[in-house]
Amino acid sequence: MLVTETAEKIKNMEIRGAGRIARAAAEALRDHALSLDAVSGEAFREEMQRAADLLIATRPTAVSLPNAVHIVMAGIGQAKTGYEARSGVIHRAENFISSSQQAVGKIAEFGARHISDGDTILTHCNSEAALSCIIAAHKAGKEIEVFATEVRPRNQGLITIRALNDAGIKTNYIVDSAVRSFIHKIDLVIVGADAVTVNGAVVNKIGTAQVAHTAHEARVNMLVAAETYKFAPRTIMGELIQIEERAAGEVLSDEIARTLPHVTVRNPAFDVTPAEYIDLIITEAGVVPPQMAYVIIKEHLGWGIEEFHKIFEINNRHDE
Ligand code: RI2
Repeated sequence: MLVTETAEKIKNMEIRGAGRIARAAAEALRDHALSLDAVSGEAFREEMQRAADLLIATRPTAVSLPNAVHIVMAGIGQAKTGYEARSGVIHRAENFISSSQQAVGKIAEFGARHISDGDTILTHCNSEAALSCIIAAHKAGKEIEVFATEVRPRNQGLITIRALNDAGIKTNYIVDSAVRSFIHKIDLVIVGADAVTVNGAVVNKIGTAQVAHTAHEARVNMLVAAETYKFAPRTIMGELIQIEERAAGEVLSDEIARTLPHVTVRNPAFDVTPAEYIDLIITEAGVVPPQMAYVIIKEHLGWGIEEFHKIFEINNRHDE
């Protein structure tokens, strides 16, 4: 797929979910590198950088996107020729895509161990990583039941209930505001993440913080399923995660909005759940408390401070 096409699909959420966005960006960079056949090293670098910037600018919150782009672009590294840089990018993109898929498999395996026979689980939004844990527990023969929220305004809950239904898992579909009414039936909350900050806060679909607060009050464990590339190195440098605010039309039709001149629709797509409301984060590198986010960024992403600087530069370029 062309870079512009992938960028458009990520922007309009035809391709969505932090992991899928990251893989789609890696694929787009790989295909772009393949299409730049006979260019010089410098021209290749410039062309790839333009593509990387375009992809990163599509959605600002999921750090899986700049992280994936950074991992793939590092393939250009010290390459002296266009040919070397091109194979570096292609190799890294292929590697990222397969390791990302393997990571979800590991998370499923680790997460399923935290689900007991007879558990009722609540999930919010549509997370490949969170659903993989639930489906793995079901496949392991555990009798489980799920409550899935609707997820206004984009209704990603529909994708979730379809996946659960297809897996043959007993599922209850509820509106977002019904979480507190059913929390007494829930043994465990599992959600995904778009970003995990150095202080263990989790940025995820709007409403997650309310779910976490409700779970905390009811003493229900809150688990987050997140690949290590969803941890945000730039937060070590004090940068905050930007919360995407999407078009008002997703919440209220233009037709109705026109009749309400004094009303402003606000539509943030994500919110921040503080570390104290999260019990564990399930990563492919192990199940860790949120307080270990720094270790994951430092040791498992394996990036030194120079790398953080490079990422910081890329992100700043896209903010300008
Ligand atoms: P996986 C999604 O964002 C949701 O917030 C979901 O929880 C998160 O990405 C992680 O999803 P959006 O693209 O990577 O729906 O686990 O805005 O699939």
